[in-house]
Amino acid sequence: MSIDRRKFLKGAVATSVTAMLPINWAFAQNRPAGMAPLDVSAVKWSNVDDLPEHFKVLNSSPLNAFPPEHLLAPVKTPADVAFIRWNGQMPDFENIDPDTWEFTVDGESIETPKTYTIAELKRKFKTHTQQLVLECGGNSRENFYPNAKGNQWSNTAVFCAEWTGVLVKDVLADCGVKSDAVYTAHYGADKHISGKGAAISRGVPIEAAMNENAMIAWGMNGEDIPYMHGYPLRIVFGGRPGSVSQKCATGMGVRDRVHDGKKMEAPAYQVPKHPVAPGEKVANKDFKIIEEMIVKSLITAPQTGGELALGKSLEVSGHAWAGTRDVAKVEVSYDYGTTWQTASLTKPVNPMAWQQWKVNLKLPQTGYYEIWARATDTKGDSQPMVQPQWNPKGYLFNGCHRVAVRVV
Ligand SMILES: Nc1nc2c(c(=O)[nH]1)N[C@H]1C(S)=C(S)[C@@H](COP(=O)(O)O)O[C@H]1N2
Ligand SMILES: [Mo]
Repeated sequence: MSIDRRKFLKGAVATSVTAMLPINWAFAQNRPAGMAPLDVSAVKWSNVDDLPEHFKVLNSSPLNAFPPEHLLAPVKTPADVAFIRWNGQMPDFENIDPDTWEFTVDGESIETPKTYTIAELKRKFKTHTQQLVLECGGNSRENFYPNAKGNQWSNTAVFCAEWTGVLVKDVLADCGVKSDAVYTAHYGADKHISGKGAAISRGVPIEAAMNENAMIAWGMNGEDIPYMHGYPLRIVFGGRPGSVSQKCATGMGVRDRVHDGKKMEAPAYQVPKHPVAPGEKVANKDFKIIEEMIVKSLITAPQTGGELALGKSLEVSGHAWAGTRDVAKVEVSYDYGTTWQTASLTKPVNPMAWQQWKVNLKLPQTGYYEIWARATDTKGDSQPMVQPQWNPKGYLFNGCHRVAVRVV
């Protein structure tokens, strides 16, 4: 879509957005043409034209968009910053009624299939609130060489919001899980881009569903889950590829085999079983499912292009996370990895939340610098400096994040 058309549409939707604001936006009709409202609630963005300019839109159908790195600085990612990823058509958000929305638990390995309304989930089970990192399996794909096909995500197809809901394990226990259970199956309301069949239906090994960090959530950052992030109910798994965190979730199955839903089949969300050379072709039978994300860090300050005066110290800060593990250490280098300085690092507020780090650097002379960050997890795995194992679909890129600054 041309810029002009986007701007025009933005002006046009702003009117309907006004109607959705919780408060009256006085004199909205008098604002200069094309001016986007600043106080719009991200909860009701329903298409690409509602997104603020800070998003880079990779596709509008399906909609895929990501923010600049520095906007991910807050510990809890605000809803108007979190990346947006749809595999197919978006649900008909306006016609979703949270009072009649149902979530069904079924599958070969469930003893008693049951259907719950959101009100029933709230009433029957204990409510939990926790921060969980949600990272697309293809985050940072643009960094692979040779380039891997797929959405060219920069480093921001990741966010850590605070989710409120019930635990998957409590709901599954209410229905009874048979001893032959192998895998979960996640179902949502959105359709494939063709309009036929599901857009995506993935799952996790049953053990992964039985821990404290697997949720069925109705709240994000203390509000309703925004349309773009899965209103009115979302399955959320910390530490695993974002694709298992089903938005607009209508149910969960417990299967007696590895789930065979849409995008479970190779090569979607899978990597080669054995190391391959960059660019090598891999047969579908030689892929395995990505179950967990891996150690990674993001520099949210300074931004690339920043300048500082010689003699001033430079505070470098960001987040680090490690799939289902904790991060044990973050180091920063300004000399291409020749020397590293250890950053201070917070503990996660709960498992599978990201951790914050910072360090003050004295850059020794004027000129151009690259700042690199490298996290190490509690099992000793750390980030490669060049690139991780290349794979045909470009998943799991966790090479060191780099930003560039100049000392003048
Ligand atoms: N219903 C539904 N859920 C979905 C998807 C989707 O297309 N439809 N995409 C998945 C993928 S691949 C990712 S990375 C995350 C993205 O979540 P976000 O849009 O809230 O960032 O949602 C997952 N859940
Ligand atoms: Mo994803």
